[in-house]
Amino acid sequence: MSTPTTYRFSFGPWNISEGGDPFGPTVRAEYPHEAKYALYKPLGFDGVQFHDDDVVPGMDDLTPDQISKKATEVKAMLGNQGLTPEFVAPRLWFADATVDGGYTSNSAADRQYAWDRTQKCIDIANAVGSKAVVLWLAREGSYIRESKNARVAYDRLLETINKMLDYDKNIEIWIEPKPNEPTDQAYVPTIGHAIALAYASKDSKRVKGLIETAHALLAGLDPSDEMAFALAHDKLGSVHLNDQNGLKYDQDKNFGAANLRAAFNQVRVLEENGYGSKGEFIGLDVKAMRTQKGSPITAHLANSRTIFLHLVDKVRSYDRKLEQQYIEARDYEALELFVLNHLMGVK
Ligand code: XUL
Ligand code: MN
Repeated sequence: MSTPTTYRFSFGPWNISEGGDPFGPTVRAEYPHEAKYALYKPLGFDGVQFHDDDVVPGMDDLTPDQISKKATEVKAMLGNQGLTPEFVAPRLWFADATVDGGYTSNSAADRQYAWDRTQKCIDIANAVGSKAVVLWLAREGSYIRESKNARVAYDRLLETINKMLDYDKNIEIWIEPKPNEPTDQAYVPTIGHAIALAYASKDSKRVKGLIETAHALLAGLDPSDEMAFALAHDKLGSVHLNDQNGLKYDQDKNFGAANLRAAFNQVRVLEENGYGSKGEFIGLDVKAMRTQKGSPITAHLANSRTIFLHLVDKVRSYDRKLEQQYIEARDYEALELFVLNHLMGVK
């Protein structure tokens, strides 16, 4: 038997938030962004996920030299804490220039902004020591179907990916699919779309996916099957484990909080395929409840990590022989009861 994987965990500084939502203001004191790095190791996390302006705040108004200086400072801060920058993602949904999307905007000037920002993001990834850039294609999509030509949009996305691969010969691109929110219909809604773009690109080995549990559920899909598809193509760059209570807004609940069995199956597919053995992180993208008091709030991160580790135990102690017997007998009723009993600790 091969040695079981020892998992490394990551989260992004945005996961320690002040609790503001579209219906109400912040409810917790702001915790200084850079003080967050000291929280990682004690919580059992080794990796930091970044947006480009998490590394370099206000980057749109800075010169290339200023950007590089700031990113180098952050690299040193991470080094001091023994942390790895997992990825950097261009935040292409905040600026005035991205109201209609970035790479697929109907405005040529806005598309140019998106490309300039993407180059800066890759520069920041290099300066901070990250090997990957994540594309969550937030506003690439439409609010009304007739406002954009989807065929042209997909051409523009592929063109951008190819330009990124040319701009940097080493960086990996991990596409994080999501079917909606903030747009009504997003382009690249599933991992299948992301992987098709990867294969169509000029260096398909460097284009992969990042699967978020909640995003797969919002697309009406089983997250563990989405992960299996990416793993079968050796294209699971990372994961954003969390949970989602049905087809609602993107909830980013704690891992396993809405559907423990689905969480078990995600851990199972990762374990069975040796995910993590090449240094891949167990990334979390979880939001603290707005009712939670204090600053900084970290229980949601610690709890999601603990649930993941308990589920690793559940996967490792799952009786595969018995499972096989039920499969061979095609007694799926017995198999289901066996799985549920195993999760509930019923002997
Ligand atoms: C949005 C989302 C993002 C990405 C990174 O739903 O998940 O936080 O993970 O840009
Ligand atoms: Mn995410």
